[in-house]
Amino acid sequence: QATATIVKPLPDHLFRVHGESAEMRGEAMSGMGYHTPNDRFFVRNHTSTPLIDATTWRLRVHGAGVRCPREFGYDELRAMQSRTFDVAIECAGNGRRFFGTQQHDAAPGTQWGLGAIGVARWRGVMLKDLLMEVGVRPEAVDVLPTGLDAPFKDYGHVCRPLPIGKAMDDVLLAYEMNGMPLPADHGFPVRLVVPGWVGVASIKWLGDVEVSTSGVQTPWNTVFYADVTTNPAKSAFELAWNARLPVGGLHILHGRSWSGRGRIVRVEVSFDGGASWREAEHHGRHLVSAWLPWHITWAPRRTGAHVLMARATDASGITQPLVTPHHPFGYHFDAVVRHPLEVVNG
Ligand code: MTE
Ligand code: MO
Repeated sequence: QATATIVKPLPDHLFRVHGESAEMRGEAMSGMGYHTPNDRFFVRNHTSTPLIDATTWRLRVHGAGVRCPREFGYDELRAMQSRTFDVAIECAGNGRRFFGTQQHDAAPGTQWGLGAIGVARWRGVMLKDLLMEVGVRPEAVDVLPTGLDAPFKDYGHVCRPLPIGKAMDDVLLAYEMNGMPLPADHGFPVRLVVPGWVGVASIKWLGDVEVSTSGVQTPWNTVFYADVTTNPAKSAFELAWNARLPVGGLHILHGRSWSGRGRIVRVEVSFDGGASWREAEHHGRHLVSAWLPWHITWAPRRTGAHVLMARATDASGITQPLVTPHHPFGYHFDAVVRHPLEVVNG
């Protein structure tokens, strides 16, 4: 089986590369529409992208929690009833860089800015429909999906148990991303899409689904990502880091906010370091498990360095704080990000 670190091109104006992974730049969000195009979507690989032949690929569904274990081929899955959802995938470590650059308590791991998030239109088969096909026993507790990519260090293949309740709820086995077959880097031929949950739950290059009748422990839920399920709220401006804007004019600044805990209900922006906040206007779609695009007008009156701040409140009632409690693995950063900007003479 041939492998490449990441197959798709990673042009410097769209991506910031971090070892085997790559994030979308803030300015790449600008003007892209509601969905993240496949060629801008961030890639998080623990090892590298495997190139899988769909004609010989099989998905094995088995385990003590299943009545009739069996394998499914690619064409069989594509012949089953399909569903389509607009859903975000976000890495649990998105924003990790700001623990160090804003809070002076740097966390180890991929130093993501805010670009380890994307929203796509995913089409595929509901995991619950697949599990109904094989017959789930009432004693089923956990569902363990495993990827076909190379093992990560001594920790084995990437896999992460889902409780049966989530597996039988809104999880999709996706084979299309924005109307195209899944790109190799995003899990061809089939990946999971787990709405609202940390990205690692959305296993790519799915090869095996085991339904167990007792709780499953793997490094992917005990060592890494141990205490994380849903992602908290974040907000980003659709602007380059250190963007330059001319003084004098009236600018319309765009941004997006999102949360794995539910819909965004309010977005506020501060131009004075958090002393005062103005509410941003929402536009476009307003979906749960995706993001909310917004804009606000601003007329900068002086040249020089400025800091933009945006904070969202989600359906849980929680507003993004100014500081995130330190996390040893750098997960769950949700503090307001201080976005530097230079106002210049037009
Ligand atoms: N699935 C497999 N098989 N291998 C991986 O390395 N990375 C996970 C998840 N699924 C991963 C995986 C992590 S940590 C994230 S954040 C998402 O995939 C990223 O999905 P993307 O690369 O399509 O953006
Ligand atoms: Mo991730």
